[in-house]
Amino acid sequence: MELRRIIPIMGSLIAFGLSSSAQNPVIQTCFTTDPAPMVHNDTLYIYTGHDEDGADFFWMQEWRVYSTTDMANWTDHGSPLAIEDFTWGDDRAWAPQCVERNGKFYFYVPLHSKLTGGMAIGVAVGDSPTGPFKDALGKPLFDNGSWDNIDPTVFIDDDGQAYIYWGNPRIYYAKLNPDMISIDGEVGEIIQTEESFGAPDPGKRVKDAKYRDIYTEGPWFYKRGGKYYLLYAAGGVPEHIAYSMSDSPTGPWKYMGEIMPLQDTGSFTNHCGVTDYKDRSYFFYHTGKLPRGGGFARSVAVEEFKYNPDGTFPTINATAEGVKPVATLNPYKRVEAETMAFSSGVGSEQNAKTGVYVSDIHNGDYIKVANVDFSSKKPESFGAMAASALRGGTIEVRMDSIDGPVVASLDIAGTGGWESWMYSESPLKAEVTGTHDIYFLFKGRKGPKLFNLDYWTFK
Ligand code: FUB
Repeated sequence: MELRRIIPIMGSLIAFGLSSSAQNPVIQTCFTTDPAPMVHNDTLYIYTGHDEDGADFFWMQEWRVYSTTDMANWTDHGSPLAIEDFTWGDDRAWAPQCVERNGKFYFYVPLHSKLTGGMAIGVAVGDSPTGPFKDALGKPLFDNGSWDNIDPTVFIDDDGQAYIYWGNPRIYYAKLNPDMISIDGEVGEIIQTEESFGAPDPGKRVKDAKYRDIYTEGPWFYKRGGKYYLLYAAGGVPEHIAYSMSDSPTGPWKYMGEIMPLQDTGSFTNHCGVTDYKDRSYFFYHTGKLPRGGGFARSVAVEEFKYNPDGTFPTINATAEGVKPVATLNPYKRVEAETMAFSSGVGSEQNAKTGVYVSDIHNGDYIKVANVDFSSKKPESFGAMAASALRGGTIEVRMDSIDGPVVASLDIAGTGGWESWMYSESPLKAEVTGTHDIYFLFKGRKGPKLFNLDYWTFK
């Protein structure tokens, strides 16, 4: 059985200045990087890289997917694509982007090529935003042996023409054919100038010269209001986020300034993705702000912003608070345990049968689920699907804070295995109506793992 295990990384959150009222970083169960948002059918997905725990370089093995419908609770869809899914790749699962066309989902990634020894661009395809994805070509989409080939970004214009941009420190672009898995014509290079990107082309820069900016990597290409935007990590390292705009998809570009200036993000790289969702605009980026986070242990964060009336960007700063919920969560359906606004201590695992579930639950760990709408119905019971090879433990359901009133206490028994699932239910101790943040506080024997949690519901 396929098993990909994510080691929990949270120690004392408070010691790192994180609290359960903060929304950033948005994922706490593992390190996540290089966010690429995509909206499909009322759901916002983010495609991310994954920094390994304890890494001393970008030794990244897989890409991950998360989704939200309320901007507060994020569902972990695990890793539907990894280096081993590309026979020709062997290292560096770096910054991805997924786009939809005609019901197919095209997942563009950079990775190290065994064929040429450089970085190459690959494309995988799937029938759903969460995969499974398969290498669409069995070979790279673009591979010329250069280390420049990283960070692909793809946009399909109103006339149906798709474009791909990528590159560090040079910017390359090409048209994609309607099949999305082949390049139409030649790959071009954007020759950088001070007017277009803040500095001359890498080969033409004068040592120690002070430029307005320097394109570095991580382009994010899209169109809004008839204008084309190229956002990118800039300034060498440490990186900030800057952007250029154009009236055409292939330039000429005009340097527009910084969006997220250099600041204490705890990470010397930054990498952005932008999308509108439910009539709001969101700027995704990464920081090193989880416990044990840093330059090789990054985490995705998000800020809401409003475009200026002329379509330019305001300055966006990194916050711990993040964004406000834009919808509520229905507790009367099956809610995946890996849907959460915040967690402490827990991790996630996935297998072919159960999908993703919450693991590494120890005494004192907890999960927060935000903006849960109980309406005027008064639920009578709380139930959960759990598995434990040991003696299980207890889920205390608390309202509004980790110290809030306990409205249910569900005992989880030993089930004979970490994937031997059993549903149990417990009556509610108090009347619950209205909208609340709820906390699942896990209790049991100090030391060992208590149980795994697949889903929960109120009835
Ligand atoms: O995550 C690995 C690399 O770091 C990305 O490809 C770059 O954009 C930078 O974020």
